[in-house]
Amino acid sequence: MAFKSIIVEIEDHVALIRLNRPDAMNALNSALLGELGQAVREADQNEKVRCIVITGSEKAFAAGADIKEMAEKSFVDVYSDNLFGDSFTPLEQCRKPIIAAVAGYALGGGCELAMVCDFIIAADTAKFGQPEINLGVIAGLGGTQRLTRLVGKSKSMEMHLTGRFMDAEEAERAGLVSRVVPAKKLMETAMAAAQKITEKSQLSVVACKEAVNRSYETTLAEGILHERRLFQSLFATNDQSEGMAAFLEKREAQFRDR
Ligand code: CO8
Repeated sequence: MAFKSIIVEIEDHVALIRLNRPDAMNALNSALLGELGQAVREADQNEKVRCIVITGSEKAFAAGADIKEMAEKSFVDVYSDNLFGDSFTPLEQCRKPIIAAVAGYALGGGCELAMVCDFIIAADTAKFGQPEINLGVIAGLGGTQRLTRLVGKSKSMEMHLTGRFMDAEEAERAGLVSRVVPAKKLMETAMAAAQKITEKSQLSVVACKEAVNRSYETTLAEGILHERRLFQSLFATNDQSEGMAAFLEKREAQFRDR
């Protein structure tokens, strides 16, 4: 299907999804979120795709949910229609790694979109914020929960209560982003990280993502047990034999399990 609000390119096992509403700072409206969900589901099901990168423009990753779409809605409207409510489900359920490559504004739903990805690589121009408080509402796509887990209560609370923006350097210091690169190098860096992931054993990649995400959902003891079972189960794969043999033979591993 041809998309209108996003651009999808698949090359070398990486699906690059570019948000494309330049006139609205990539604000997330129902149409864009529907397309994004569909593109992520398709990439997850596509055997050729091993990693997904989501990005925006130089100016804005996404400046939040579309305020024009929300402004006239009543409680009954948003509650009955569950406005934007299930938008991130395809991303939450995606088994393949998703990297957010963020330049410019990542605000409100845009910051929440970056956080629902598996990790964030930021340009030095990136600005993160949860400014919903300025609109008389609060975050609604996971911001109060994910930002708090990522940067701790104090900073998260301050960001949500004041609506102030965090620059890329502060975001890296706070643990919100994995690293910051010059804006010109953003896509090259994100695509190189994605490429690296595509070269690993894909069974290990899925297990690894599952294990790290488990740490958000369970106790330490249960999480460690889950990790150990996944670790042990990977000894049933050809890729484990190949990976360890390749190390001992001082050569590059050729992973072949799907
Ligand atoms: N929605 C709709 N349009 C937007 C948005 C947005 N979030 N952000 C920017 N735009 C539009 C502007 O209206 C403007 O359009 P136009 O030219 O037609 O007036 C265009 O993009 C350019 O924006 P600006 O002229 O404002 O550009 P500036 O460079 O001056 O400022 C900012 C850029 C700082 C990004 C500014 O536009 C801004 O503050 N935007 C709003 C940020 C915001 O408040 N985001 C939070 C939105 S609410 C939200 O995300 C809730 C998510 C949870 C939903 C959950 C449901 C379950």
